[in-house]
Amino acid sequence: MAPNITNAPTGVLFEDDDMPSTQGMKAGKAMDVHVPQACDPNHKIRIVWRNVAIFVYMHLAAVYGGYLLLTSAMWPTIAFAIVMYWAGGLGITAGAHRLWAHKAYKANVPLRILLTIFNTIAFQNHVIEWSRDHRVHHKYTETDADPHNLNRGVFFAHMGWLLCRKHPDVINKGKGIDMSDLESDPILAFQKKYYLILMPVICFIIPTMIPMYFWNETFLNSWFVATMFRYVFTLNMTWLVNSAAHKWGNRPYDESIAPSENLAVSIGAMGEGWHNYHHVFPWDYKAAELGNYKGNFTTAFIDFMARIGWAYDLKTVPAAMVKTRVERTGDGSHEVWGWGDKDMSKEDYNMATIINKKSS
Ligand code: ST9
Ligand code: ZN
Ligand code: ZN
Repeated sequence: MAPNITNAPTGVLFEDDDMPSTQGMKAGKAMDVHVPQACDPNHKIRIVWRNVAIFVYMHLAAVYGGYLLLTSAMWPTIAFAIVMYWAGGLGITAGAHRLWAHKAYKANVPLRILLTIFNTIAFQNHVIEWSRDHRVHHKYTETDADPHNLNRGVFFAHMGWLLCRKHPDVINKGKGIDMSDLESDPILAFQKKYYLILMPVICFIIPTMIPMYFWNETFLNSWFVATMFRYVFTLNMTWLVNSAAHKWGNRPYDESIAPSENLAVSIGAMGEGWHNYHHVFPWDYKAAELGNYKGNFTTAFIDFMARIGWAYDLKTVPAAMVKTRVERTGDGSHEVWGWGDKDMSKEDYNMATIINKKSS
């Protein structure tokens, strides 16, 4: 079982949830290398056929949208679809994920309003529902209480979990998660209350109308490219974090858990594929160890917001704390810290040139 899993009722994922005195930093070497856990053999899958029909339509529409994108869409429509993917993506990564689910930083009212609008563009359920499922995912990763439990298969973790009723453990354990911080936020309460009006308007209607109104794009190109292709693409980039980045990649920070470091996912998911690190330190606003922006567009956005004073109280992990964890529980794939690192190969030791040697 992963070290961050407990059976006790849970609180909010506050930044100190992962401090040395609590989970994940217990003395001694980590548990076993990640092995899939058995799932509840008595659980009967109840497929929600309405969702299956909607998802099949959406994906066919997105494939057609991809074809139109390459063959007939106007350049401003393509540029607009990309901007909407960035905006919706940030509404998930900088908003629902790092700000609200993990409280990795704080944001002033204008930024919270902006991120709520961005979040609604992405239609991945309202922030309170998204964050509740995500907190349950972190607390009970790869168990039946994990909404997208990888041990039920890569397809289930990717999108299958949205096509059937939830395992009772998800709902029961989820009830123990404290959501009072988000429920008491008036902006999020507003989004939740009016979601069934806001979501269709902001995710589907306005993005379809803008290209038609401002640069005379056809309805077909607007609907299938700017709306369906963009929406389904953003969904799949998000879902890859639950499937691919829980399955493929190195585990330099903790080899006993499934989440992995996955560069390809990081690029598509705006910096959210550094998932082994993220599950070990979920309260780091960078959701990654390294500070560069190459595979982490979201960190660049939050840093910019911090520079103009809209984001503040950014939490991050000191290098020494990362180092200790890597040495204790990592799989050895972390880059070496320097001369003498336990992961430095014998070959490197022997082949290195040492100049100006002190004569003994
Ligand atoms: C979508 C979400 O796509 C994607 C999330 C991905 C997360 C990724 C995280 C990775 C890290 C971040 C990376 C970001 C990268 C972004 C990159 C961007 C470029 N605890 O739900 P119901 C209660 S959404 C406590 O109906 P069923 C619930 O309150 C896509 N309670 O369960 C309710 O109670 P009450 C669009 C819980 O019937 C009752 O249980 N949306 C919990 O099993 C029933 O709830 C859709 O497609 C919990 N965890 O149905 C909608 N959960 O009645 C799809 C539930 O009292 N969803 N409860 O109110 C559905 O249709 C249904 O939820 C269902 C399950 C069929 C899946
Ligand atoms: Zn995860
Ligand atoms: Zn997370």
